[in-house]
Amino acid sequence: MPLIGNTEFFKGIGRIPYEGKDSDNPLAFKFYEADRPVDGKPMREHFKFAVAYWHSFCGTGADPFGTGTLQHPWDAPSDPMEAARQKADAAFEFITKLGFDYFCFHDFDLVREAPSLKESEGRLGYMVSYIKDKMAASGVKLLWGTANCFSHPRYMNGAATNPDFRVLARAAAQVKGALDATIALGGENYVFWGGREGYMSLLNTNVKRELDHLGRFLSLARDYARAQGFKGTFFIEPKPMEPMKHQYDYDAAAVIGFLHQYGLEDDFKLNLEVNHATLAGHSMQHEMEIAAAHGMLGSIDANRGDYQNGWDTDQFPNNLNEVTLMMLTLLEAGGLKGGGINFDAKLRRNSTDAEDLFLAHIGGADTFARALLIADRILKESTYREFRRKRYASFDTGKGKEFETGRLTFTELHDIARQQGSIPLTSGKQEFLENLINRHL
Ligand code: XUL
Ligand code: CO
Repeated sequence: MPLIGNTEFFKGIGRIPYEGKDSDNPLAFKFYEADRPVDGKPMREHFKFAVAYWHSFCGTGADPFGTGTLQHPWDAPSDPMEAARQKADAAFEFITKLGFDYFCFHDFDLVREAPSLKESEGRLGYMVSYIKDKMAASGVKLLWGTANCFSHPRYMNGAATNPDFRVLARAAAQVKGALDATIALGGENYVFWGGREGYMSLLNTNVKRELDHLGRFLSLARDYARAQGFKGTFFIEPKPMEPMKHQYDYDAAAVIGFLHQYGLEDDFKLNLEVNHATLAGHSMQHEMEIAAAHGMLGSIDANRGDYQNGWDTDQFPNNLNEVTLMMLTLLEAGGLKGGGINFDAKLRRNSTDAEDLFLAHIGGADTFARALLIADRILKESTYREFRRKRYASFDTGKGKEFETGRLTFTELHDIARQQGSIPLTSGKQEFLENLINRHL
């Protein structure tokens, strides 16, 4: 008989309570108080915290130098369906105990891929109905689904940008299955991370054709999902490199340009990830500002990189300064458009206790909650907002306003310059603002 839902995987750990900042209990939230209102809505709605199925329940701690250090009991069964059911049981036990409202998955996080497409689709279909029951019983929702079109060797030269049409068609079949699964589970969004959509070498790559193929592929996927009644938002997740030397979805600015080029800007927004931003040589706040400026700040994959090395370490967030700056942008942008905060982060290889997964998520949620409270105070109680507004005051009235609203010609700008005399230097007050942020941390 298969085990259905009657094994407790995280024994000895109950529902994680909020106990406030003076609590010594490591298994309690110190700042994340789900129902506490901040700027007019509860924390849980600001964040829509999600657990990432792949890192939390599929990750084994393996790295290029060694095999896994985490032996998940749910991976033990050799029968793929039994293993998948147990993994789902463990996942929903974990998410429920943590008190998060959402999860995110790739198709073959849910169940091992089968040798044939047909059998893989059958496995996925079964797991979708299994998980649907778990969602109904727990109230946990799906923030987004996606397809893993980068792990299998067939995708070594890309999926939608593969030079071999047969691989592109195979990727389309997989994305169709992941879209069907996302729709069946009431997913609020769907993500495309172009894992290998890029190149290893320009010597063998036709960039123009690959970009055109990607644009068409995404249009077809959108049209299919819309025809199936999907009302949610599609997200592209930028990343500059790794696994490819160069990925087309390099950063927010590159993706926004791409979406406009291929007519996708009305259906797609961005899912920004902290460690991807830093790999691109940006801060996460920069990426969020660029997305927000175009109305495309959709969702966030929360993690952090390491200042001392240059790859995607996917550590859990704990940098209060970094996240506070992110929350300033988030609040000023009026929140995320459809998405939430997905902890796309993994335990360190030597974090091997069952409770470590809880501690990591508690720390991440507390960092965001604390940062949100600080950012809210900065915006409401300090001169930060006013200072930023006043810096542009010369465009609020008179000729500046005429320029902004398109009522001045280039020749008129020349005439104004001739008449206005010398211009006094105006300080940017960067150090003042940095001190202001620090005072509130
Ligand atoms: C990879 C990454 C992915 C995407 C989903 O760096 O972030 O996990 O979030 O495919
Ligand atoms: Co991600």
